Amino acid sequence: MKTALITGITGQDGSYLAEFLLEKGYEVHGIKRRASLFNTQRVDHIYQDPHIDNARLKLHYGDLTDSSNLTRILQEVQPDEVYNLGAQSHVAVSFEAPEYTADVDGIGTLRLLEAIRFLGLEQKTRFYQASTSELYGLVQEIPQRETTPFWPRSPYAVAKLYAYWIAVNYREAYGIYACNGILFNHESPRRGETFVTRKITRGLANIAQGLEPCLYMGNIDSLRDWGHAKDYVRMQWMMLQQEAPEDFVIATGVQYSVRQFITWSAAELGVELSFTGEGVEEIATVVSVSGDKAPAVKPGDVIMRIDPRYFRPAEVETLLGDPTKAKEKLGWVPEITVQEMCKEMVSEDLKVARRHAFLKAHGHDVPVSMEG
Ligand code: NDP
Ligand code: GDR
Repeated sequence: MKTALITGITGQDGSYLAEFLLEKGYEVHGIKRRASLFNTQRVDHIYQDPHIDNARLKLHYGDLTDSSNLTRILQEVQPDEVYNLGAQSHVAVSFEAPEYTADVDGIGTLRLLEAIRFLGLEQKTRFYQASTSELYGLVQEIPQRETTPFWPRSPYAVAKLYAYWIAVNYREAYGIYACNGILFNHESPRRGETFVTRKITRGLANIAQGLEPCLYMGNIDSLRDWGHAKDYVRMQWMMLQQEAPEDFVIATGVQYSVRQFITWSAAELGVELSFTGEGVEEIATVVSVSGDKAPAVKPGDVIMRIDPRYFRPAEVETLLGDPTKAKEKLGWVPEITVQEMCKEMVSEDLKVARRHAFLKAHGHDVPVSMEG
């Protein structure tokens, strides 16, 4: 039985990857952070009671800022594969907390690689680094591929640039099997609520059910190449099964605007929108409503406005990946389209919004927040 260690197991990708590896028969270890509230919601459904024999999912307290903790966990687990998915992963937040982001996302990667070396696991342990399309930032070539020069545009991307190169360096210097997956945006119903797709699907579902009046957005002209997290974690595993370590771009090869994603999400709720005005004055007004998913919305309602608070000090305006290498070398093709993903996300968020609307109608408080 192979053993894997996942940092960031409580996040979107970590949860899908853990499911995937358990299905493949792995023993899966994950690092979770100590928090004052439970933070394992995304993996609770695969939780296995550690008191039973042969439990194959084990969680360890830890943090990417703590070398001794990482070294101890690696020594205990002796993993065949390490997936470094843990990160302060929000680009806008990285402008607010640049030093912490550098520590976790950049130096955290070094800490793990050094622990592998310190423990003499160079020949045993394969290492996956969660690199990102944000490395391309101010894009130098369209579409972006493995050879496209990087130009990071945020403290997050700069930290990830360090992580990318330190993984390459430890591969070259010490022969560690280390791979960078340069993943373009990928989403799912488990996406954090403050990333743009989830903010939209959750926000519009809440508006449809009368829980919130309006969605406040940043730069809706931004173009992204969105895929589904389930497709992307499969590829993370595939990368570590090759004979020799290599870096791969993982993307769909198609891009859409944030505005388009809003339009699709509204349409899933039976709401047709019209966008008028320019820049910070742009609004989305309801043109028509059909079906029973949006009882709280009527034609003429303004349900999206721009709030400059969500603009970033430096923006990545456009990202479009070229996944040819992954297709040709690994036979990977994404199976879920962005439209199918949007439908799934709206459907899941609508279930929650309906439950909350029911509770509210019966006098209970419900948590709604669209910050992001
Ligand atoms: P999430 O934000 O959903 O998950 C991040 C995970 O990292 C969470 O488990 C979080 O723990 C954990 N974490 C945060 N800080 C620390 C820390 N100091 N020490 C240990 N763990 C920590 O991200 P995703 O699942 O979406 O992304 C996974 C990885 O892939 C990240 O590295 C991200 O930067 C990268 N990436 C993501 C892309 C995407 O589109 N999703 C695209 C390209 C790269 P907690 O739950 O406690 O907050
Ligand atoms: P991104 O994802 O920055 O690409 O990083 P995010 O969903 O946050 O933003 C995508 C684009 O949408 C624009 N935008 C808004 N974004 C947010 N969060 N909230 C808003 O209200 C809003 N309005 C417009 C953004 O400006 C941006 O252009 C994600 C993360 O998962 C990273 O960890 C990962 O590395 C990259 O994807 C690839």
